[in-house]
Formats: sequence, C-alpha cells, structure tokens
Amino acid sequence: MTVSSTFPADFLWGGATAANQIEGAYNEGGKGLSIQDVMPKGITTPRTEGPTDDNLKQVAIDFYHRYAEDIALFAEMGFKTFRFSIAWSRIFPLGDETEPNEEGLAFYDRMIDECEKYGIEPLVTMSHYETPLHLTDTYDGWVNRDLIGFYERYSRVLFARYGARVKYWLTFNEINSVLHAPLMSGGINTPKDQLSKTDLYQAIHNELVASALATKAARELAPNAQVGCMVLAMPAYPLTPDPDDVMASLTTERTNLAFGDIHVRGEYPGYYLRSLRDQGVELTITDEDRALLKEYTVDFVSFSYYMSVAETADDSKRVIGEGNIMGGVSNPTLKASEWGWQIDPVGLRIVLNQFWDRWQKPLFIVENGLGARDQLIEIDGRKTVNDDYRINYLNDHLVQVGEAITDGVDVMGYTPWGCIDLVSASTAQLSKRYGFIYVDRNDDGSGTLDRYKKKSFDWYAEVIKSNGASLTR
Ligand code: BGP
Repeated sequence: MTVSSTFPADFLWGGATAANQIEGAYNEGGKGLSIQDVMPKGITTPRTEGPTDDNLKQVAIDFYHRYAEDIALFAEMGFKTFRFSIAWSRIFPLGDETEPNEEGLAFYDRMIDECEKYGIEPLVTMSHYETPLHLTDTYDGWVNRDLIGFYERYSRVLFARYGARVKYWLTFNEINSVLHAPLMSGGINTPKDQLSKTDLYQAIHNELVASALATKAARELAPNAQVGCMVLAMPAYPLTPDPDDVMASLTTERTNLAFGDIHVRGEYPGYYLRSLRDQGVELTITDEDRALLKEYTVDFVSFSYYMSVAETADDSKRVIGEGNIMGGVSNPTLKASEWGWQIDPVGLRIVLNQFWDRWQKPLFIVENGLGARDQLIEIDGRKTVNDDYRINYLNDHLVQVGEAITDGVDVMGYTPWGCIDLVSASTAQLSKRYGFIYVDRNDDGSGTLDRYKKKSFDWYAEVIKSNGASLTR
C-alpha cells in the first residue's frame, strides 16, 4: 500500500557525504594532511605515524576530479540538497596558519557552481572527522583551547567566501562521538585509554564554544545562513521494565542528549554538571565562554540515525552486539545489518518526536542508511545492483519519518548517507556500500572507479518526484 504524502512541499530530499570519504586527491591542490591520512583502517587499529599506501582514502572515489559527473547523477535523481564537508586541511593545510589556501577555496567554488547549475542547495559540514594532522600532532587536537581560535578563523573564511551561496551549515559532524572515538572525532592524539576525563570533557567544551563562535561568525558575515549542530542519535531502550533499567537507559541517552541541550539551550544541564562532578572532572570555563554558549545557539538540529540499542543496569546481562560502536546492549527484538548495526525504523520516529518535544527546533536527518555488500550484475548489457535490501531499509525509515511529520514534528529534510558508494568511516572499507550509485573500487584498491546506477537509484528518484507518495507500507 502506498502512503499519501505527508512531506511538506519544500522538503529537502538529497544525499550525504564527507570530503575524506569521497574526494581522494589527499595531497593535491595544496592540501595538508588530515587525521584520516594516519587512519588507514578507520577506528579498528591505532593510528600510523604518517601516510601509508594501503589507505583507500588517498584516492577514495576520486570525487575531487569527478564531482561534475557525480553531481549530475544526483541531479538526475532530483536532489534538492547535497550534504558534503569542506576538508579543513584544503583551506588551512596545517590548521594554524593565518592565510587560507586559495586553491582549496577555489575547488569548493567549482563544486558549489555545479550544485547551483541544478538548483541543488549545498548543505555544508565544516568539520567531518578530518582535523588537520598538524593540529593533532602539535596541539593534541581539541584538548587544546588554541583550536577554538583556529576553527573560528576557518569558519570566518568559509562564511565570507561561501556565505551568500550556502544556506545550511553544520559545525561538527556527530559532535558526541568524541566520547567514543577521540582521535577521529576530536583530533585528539593521546590514545583513548590514556586520555583523562578532564581532557576529554575540556575538548568537548572547546568544541562547543567553537561551534558558538562559528554561529556568531555566520550572524555577522552570512545573515541568511542557518547553522545547525549535528549529533549521532541512538535511542537506548530499557532492556526490561525494571526501573533501574529505565534509569540506566535515561543516563545513557543523556550522554548524547547533553550535546543538543547545550547547543539549543546555551547552557550545561544539571544532570551533565552532576556527571562531571561524579567523575571528578573540573573544567576551565570562562565567563566569555558562558556568554557565547548562551547567545549563539543553533537554528536547527541535525542528526545521523542508523540504529538503536538497549541498556540495562545489570552488568551480567550486558551482551554488547558486534558493531554497536557506541557500546550499547543488543536488543533481542531486532535484526542487524551485516556489520551488526541493529535495524530499527520505528526508532527514527521515536528520535524525531523526542528531539522535537525537547527542543522545538526544526530537525534535519542528515544521515541514515544501510551499509551492505553489493553484487554488480549485468541486465540487458547494463551493469547494476539489485539492492532491494537497501530500498526496503530506506522505505521503512522514510515511512516512519512520514509518521513523525503527521505527529507534528518539523522535519526539514532527509539526506541518506553515502548517496554514492564511499570509504567507510569506522572500518575504512569500500565493500561497506551505502550508495544509490555503485563505484567500481574494491577494498584492495583495484577497480576502474566507473559509476553504475543501482536499482535504488530509480527508486529514490521516484520517491523524490512523488514527494514521498510512492513509499510503501
Ligand atoms: C557516521 C559518520 C559517517 C559515516 C557513517 C557510516 O558515523 O558520520 O562519516 O561513515 O557513520 O558509518 P561507517 O562508514 O562506519 O559505516
């Protein structure tokens, strides 16, 4: 049965990517190294000293040279928006210079030109797991307050250059993931097991202040821009109705909700301050920091949603599911992807309602999708992939988005992750594919880099064309 469309007429349908996972050209155009150049296997192994040839991200899917062809394919699907990140190290190769790299800026001018050609609204992430490596090696990343100033300078360059052409901006990708992946998310060189809680929470504070300063810069330099935060959303259901399990799930959810609370309300919530006290953490917070957080709150809240987890107060019942990167407990009622991520479309409706009830800010789903192994086949002389599993996943999640909209939630748009196959963030594989477009490149680096439309390509084009009316229950 098809569902009649509840999606607003101006709903922003599109797709999402990140520079380090698509661009390649890791040392072209005056670009400096980023932390991704020392993370050839994602978060599965410790960082390397310098760049290594086995790093698929050095070439990725060669978007740096093929962006025009790829954006044309997005336009063919009818994208209204395209989420990409600007690689900080293309603009400031080391991160702490005073002058930006013009060649890097010019690249994004050309990309935005291409989006404008098709009326595609750019949605830009300013920092997506690609801190300049020099800031990691020299400053220990966001642990150091100096990064606030470097990021503010970077943000001012971006708003001055692109502010009139780019309306939607996200300050930090999945800002809460620094709790679990300090190097990838916070550019923090100190290994996770040696990182003190005080340094970790100071890094978080520094990022939050930098996010407020970027919002201030946008107000001054790009008055039409809207700035959003970006959080990793993952509901944690109580494993049983035991009140202790319910409290445990609330405590786990709050570790993530705190980031939205601070971005939206402009101050640290009481439960967060208590948790810092309980952990013996004393932060350096200036009066100016407090004033910035309070004044420069976000215009909208964006988030990624892939899965939910369960939570329990009973340690003996803590069975951690494979691939549950945030460390939750497996939910026995749900199935999982090949990488162990539990599939839960209703969870998306729950998150949308929870965030709307809590913050009353427009919500933007900027990542959602299924990482799966695809089989390239030939039908009538045309290479394609029969990815019904991906269509089903996206369809079922979008039906729940429609339900949330009917519930009264203000949803701005939906940009499924990896609209074109790309390198995975956690495992650095190409075989973990998310795209509507297949890219001929394999985990060993072989392949022509040619692009092929999967079955989901036409399916998604129809969803966009019908504004969601073609979705099925
Ligand atoms: C999010 C990241 C993305 C992306 C996605 C899928 O955490 O923001 O960069 O990669 O997850 O994860 P993975 O690539 O590990 O499958």
